[in-house]
Amino acid sequence: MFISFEGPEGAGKTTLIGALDERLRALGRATLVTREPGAAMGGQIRRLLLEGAGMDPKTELFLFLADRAEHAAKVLRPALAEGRVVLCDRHADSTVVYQGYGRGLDLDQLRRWNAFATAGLKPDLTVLLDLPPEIGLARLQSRDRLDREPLEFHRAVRRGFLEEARLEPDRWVVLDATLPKERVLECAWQPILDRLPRD
Ligand code: Z5A
Repeated sequence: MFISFEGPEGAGKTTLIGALDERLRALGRATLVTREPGAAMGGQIRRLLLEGAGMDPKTELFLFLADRAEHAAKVLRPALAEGRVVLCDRHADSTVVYQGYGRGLDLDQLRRWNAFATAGLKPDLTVLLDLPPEIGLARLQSRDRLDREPLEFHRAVRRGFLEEARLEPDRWVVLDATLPKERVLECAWQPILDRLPRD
């Protein structure tokens, strides 16, 4: 089962994934915790994207897609073939939202590029941690290149995530990420249990 976690920065994805991983392993499930960008190519593409200087939006797009293509082929597909529950911190929806709603690239073209990069792999469930960007950004200890975009960019990102969730309600679960961590965990757990394949 492939579960992706999406949301604005500082939404609590890493925190939630860690807690869900513990619960799943306590049930005896084999898991894989991974993320985009960064789990492929020794993190080199991640460093270019987040620590590098500004770049053309198309350059940024193709770096995210290159990272995803490698991740899908070398990490995600093998883990899913082993029957693992894959918990992935950001995936293709981040491209549609950040490079589309945020940077203004064409949404349908981004969907096609995503399908090409993943060879059609899609999450079974996507958990959106929704919160106002002001709250998420205030939670961060340090800011990378994308975090430093103006607030209007982050507002467009939030609207984009909510719109994508509205378009595909069977795949997305939207949670209020301003709730305390324990409450967010409880809200995420039931939809996962409901979809977990039997052993
Ligand atoms: N990006 C893109 O543009 N296109 C793409 O295709 C992809 C990504 C895949 C990756 O950043 C950047 O790349 C991201 C999107 C873009 N850019 N921006 N801006 P990243 O992977 O380095 O970071 P992130 O994904 O944005 O999130 P994060 O900073 O790692 O935050 P998080 O994982 O969602 O949150 P956290 O680390 O779990 O929690 C942050 C703090 O809040 C921490 O102190 C927690 O203890 C606290 N926290 C967590 N939950 C709560 C609750 N419920 N209440 C209060 N405090 C909480």
